[in-house]
Amino acid sequence: MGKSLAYKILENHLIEGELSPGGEITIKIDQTLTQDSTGTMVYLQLEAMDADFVKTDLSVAYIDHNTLQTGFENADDHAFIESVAKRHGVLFSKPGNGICHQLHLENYGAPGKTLLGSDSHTPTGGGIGMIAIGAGGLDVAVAMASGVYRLTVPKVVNVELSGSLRPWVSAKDVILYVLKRLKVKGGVGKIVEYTGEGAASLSVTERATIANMGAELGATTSIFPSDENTRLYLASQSRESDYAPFAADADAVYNQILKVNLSELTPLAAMPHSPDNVDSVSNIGEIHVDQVAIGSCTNSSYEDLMKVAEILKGNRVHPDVSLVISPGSSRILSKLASNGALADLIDAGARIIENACGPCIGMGQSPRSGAVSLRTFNRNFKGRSGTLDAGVYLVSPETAAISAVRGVLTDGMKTGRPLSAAPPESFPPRDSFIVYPAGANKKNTPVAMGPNIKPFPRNTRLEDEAAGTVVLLAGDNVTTDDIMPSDSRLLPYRSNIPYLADFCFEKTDAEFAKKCKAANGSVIIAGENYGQGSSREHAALAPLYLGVKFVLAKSFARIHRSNLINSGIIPLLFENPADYGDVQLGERLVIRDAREQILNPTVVIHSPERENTRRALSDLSEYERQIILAGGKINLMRNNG
Ligand code: MIC
Ligand code: SF4
Repeated sequence: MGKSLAYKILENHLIEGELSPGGEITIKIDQTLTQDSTGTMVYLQLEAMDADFVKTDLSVAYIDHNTLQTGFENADDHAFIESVAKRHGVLFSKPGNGICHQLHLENYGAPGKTLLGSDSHTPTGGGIGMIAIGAGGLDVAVAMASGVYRLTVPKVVNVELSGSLRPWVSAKDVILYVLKRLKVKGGVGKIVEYTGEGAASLSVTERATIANMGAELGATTSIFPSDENTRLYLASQSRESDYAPFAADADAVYNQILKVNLSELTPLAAMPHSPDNVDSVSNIGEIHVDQVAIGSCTNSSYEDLMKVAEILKGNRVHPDVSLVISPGSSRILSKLASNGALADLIDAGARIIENACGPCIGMGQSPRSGAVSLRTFNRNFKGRSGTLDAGVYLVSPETAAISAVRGVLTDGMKTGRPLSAAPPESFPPRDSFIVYPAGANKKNTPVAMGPNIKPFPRNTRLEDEAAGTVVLLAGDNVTTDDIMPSDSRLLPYRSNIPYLADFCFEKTDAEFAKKCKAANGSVIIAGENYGQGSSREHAALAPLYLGVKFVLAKSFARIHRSNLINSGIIPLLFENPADYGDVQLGERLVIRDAREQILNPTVVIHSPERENTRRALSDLSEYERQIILAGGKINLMRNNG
């Protein structure tokens, strides 16, 4: 029986367990990446583990999210990360170098390798034929300290691509189409593997765009074969020696198949406020546009920006539109500067901002009240832009650029304008933004600890009774942006959970933190896909700090579920879906004999006031049960010496 590419790479890295869907395996991790907004927790945890030099082949600490430095907090975080990186043999990428996923693809990603990153868009690396997985910070810290990662074996969905993209239709439209078909929880527990002549026709950066937004499907990761286009990309980055061909067997067996003919796709847009709320640009119509933002780890490649430059050249940005462009990396910006494309962008009226996440995570460039903002990013959750009543549409760079010129959402195909592909480029090796840990070690490098960096909260072992008051009744697809909002106001406090906790669920219920503090233990009730989106552990650590004992939901998103478990908060599933609508706000829920019950697949939850009981599924692996009993992963590791 033929194997998928995903399973081949997992098999090459298998340390323990059986490679069959639903089972638990331990794999070797070749590379890790962290970014700064999750990285401060990662490095606090690495220090707490008393780890020495990393056990991976390569670990990189990028600074790309919190780069505004409006106060000392960001700069202190950067200094902290740099110092701990040195102590553990981790490469440090300085602010200004670019966005972690773009940089990793350019400089370090390699076919057939495994990568674990403390950011949900780590699967961008799937564009180069590697198994690249996003995880919570603690799991990444453990991978750095031990060189391994434990995961539930995903199923594999095959997206078979035929045909080729027409001008004005781009990789972004491919993934928007897949999102329209599979929806935001369609990839949970799955790896999305792209094959076919259509996949072969795409460049590595196009593949990376598609793999990047596989995170929006909730997928564990996405992967493309490594082929001639991969070799060409690596050669263009002066790294041809990292090339190796990888593909699925011709008779590979998949758990699900989706066929997409690239030749039939048209420009698409994800409408407010979800990446799967997709329609064609021509159906949505020529709505007035206030802001256009081009960049993010999804669409800030050299190819993307060259297409934008071609569209803008000799044109001007519409008077009603603010166009901002954040290139993906310093190398890309430097190339645009030397080949004249940067001048084309600026002359047309584009605002060039730093090579960083920037507006994608609400670090500046919030649109005006009630604005329509077209963004080439990957998430358009309500309020993520920093403007609660703005409507964010996710589009391709081509659609964004032509719409910026015309002032209305525009289907470029209908303009009849020709559009050529970006000419191939080669990028000489350059590492002026990288600080190497060479010569450093734990003993001779002190930790630079600023006053805003507080210890992370730790749980205590599970008690015999786990009880809490229901403080929130949440719906489906709650995002970690809902749970622990992030923007220019809050990002500087990513290393200070006590401060951040007061803003937990701020946009859903401004009283949430107060209610938790008043209750003697709290419980959250939620619908499907609870905790989708960002990998931020803060969405588990802030509830932990506020005394949340368990979350009872219809289903969970993968990374957040792991983060809850790692924090010792029990993720439980309704056994009877009708109970979801029955639980009331303020109701006290009690799990008696919790230490005993957690060992079983179902748990009985008492409601003393209503004198009834409900059953929940605990759905935990043996290892996860041990973590919950210990009160979190760090405690378990400590107990086990
Ligand atoms: C995101 O795109 O939501 C982020 C910000 O990159 C997060 C990480 C974070 O919250 O720090 C992610 O994708 O994991
Ligand atoms: Fe940064 Fe946005 Fe990518 Fe997250 S999605 S890593 S915030 S650019």
